[in-house]
Amino acid sequence: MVTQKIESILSDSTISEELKNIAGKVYGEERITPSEGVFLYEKAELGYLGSLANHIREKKHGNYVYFNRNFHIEPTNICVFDCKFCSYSRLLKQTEGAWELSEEEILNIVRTYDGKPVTEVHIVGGVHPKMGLHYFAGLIKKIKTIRPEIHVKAFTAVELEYMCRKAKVSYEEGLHILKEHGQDSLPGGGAEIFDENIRKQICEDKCTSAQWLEIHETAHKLGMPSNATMLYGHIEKFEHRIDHMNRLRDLQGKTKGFNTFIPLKFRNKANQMSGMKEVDVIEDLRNYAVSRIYMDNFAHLKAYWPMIGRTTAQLSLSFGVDDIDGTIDDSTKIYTMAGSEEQNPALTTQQLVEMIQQVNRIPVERDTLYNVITDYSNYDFSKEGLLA
Ligand code: V47
Ligand code: SF4
Repeated sequence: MVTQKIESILSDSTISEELKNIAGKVYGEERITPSEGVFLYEKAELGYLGSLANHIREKKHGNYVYFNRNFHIEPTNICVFDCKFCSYSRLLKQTEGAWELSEEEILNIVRTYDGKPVTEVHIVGGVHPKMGLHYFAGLIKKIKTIRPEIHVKAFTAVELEYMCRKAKVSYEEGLHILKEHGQDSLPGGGAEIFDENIRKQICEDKCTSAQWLEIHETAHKLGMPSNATMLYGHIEKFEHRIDHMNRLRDLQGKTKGFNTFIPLKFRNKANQMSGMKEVDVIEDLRNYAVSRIYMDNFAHLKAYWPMIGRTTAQLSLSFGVDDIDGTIDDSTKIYTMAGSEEQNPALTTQQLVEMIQQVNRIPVERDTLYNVITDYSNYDFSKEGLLA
């Protein structure tokens, strides 16, 4: 997709002075303010936002699009919390639709990847009152015994806050124990929207915004990088999205520990907020673009394809996104249960590569920390039989 070059915006007489000023800042690599961020959401049209976001994305990453080979483990969907947007969790007393994997079942999932070139396992789930810090530390150690080189990205700040509280340890002690047992990084979930008033309405009983930020700051201090998400398209206003991103941008300025920012679109199937309409694809693309423009100190912006579907993921690559997560291998249920387009999210590496090439970008397989594993610029497919 071709968006207008940012230089032509600067000299376009039909574009307002305010929008030209913001384009000038982006061109000069100057940070935009919170009120400019809200202004972009309110006033800027899709083409303009795409031009700015694509300019930044190509300056940072050229034509590259990153993906990895990963699978998810969701140990349980039983959860002590009651987030209004969640379609996935079940309370301890509910049996229908609930699951709880035994340790052996989890380790067997890891064993099914023997000989397959996956580099990351992503472990998140409901907050089960009986699965605590020491259980999970032991589990990670066993996973690393089976698969020593795999990167373990595990537990949202919500899970970690509960584990540490129950084990009566500080966040620093808890994270240190998990790290010693083999946990490498943290995923970005549980952030939702940091504004305290919105949070109270959609997920009152789980970790606070301050706790989420403190846990990630502590992880970064211990040398465990992390991701950050934002759940958008529900009751929040544009100012709340900017406030959310601003708190993350400030923390990143302090620690430099975030790898990637992942906006997550609210899906409305089978949850307590099902009465709300979902936002449309235009809003998804506008949101990716504003995120890319605002989050100047985040290296990467990820579109999580199992949630938005393959086509929107492809489009997002012209609106600031440089990463589309991984092969997934049909191993997550969070979005399937919330009504996403992808009912069995799994792509072979070859399919991911072709999806990226179809929009004239260069696929790059990365590891969790964005080290390049394979650059597909001049890749000779005929030499390999392993593109499964
Ligand atoms: O925190 C739950 C979201 C998140 C719904 O770090 C929903 O690489 C939309 O964080 N509609 C968990 N979203 C998943 C997550 C994640 C996913 C992929 C990659 C990474 C990463 C992290 O899922 C929750 C919540 O924000 N979520 N229900 C729903 N109905
Ligand atoms: Fe539990 Fe997470 Fe669902 Fe909230 S989003 S109810 S913490 S599983």
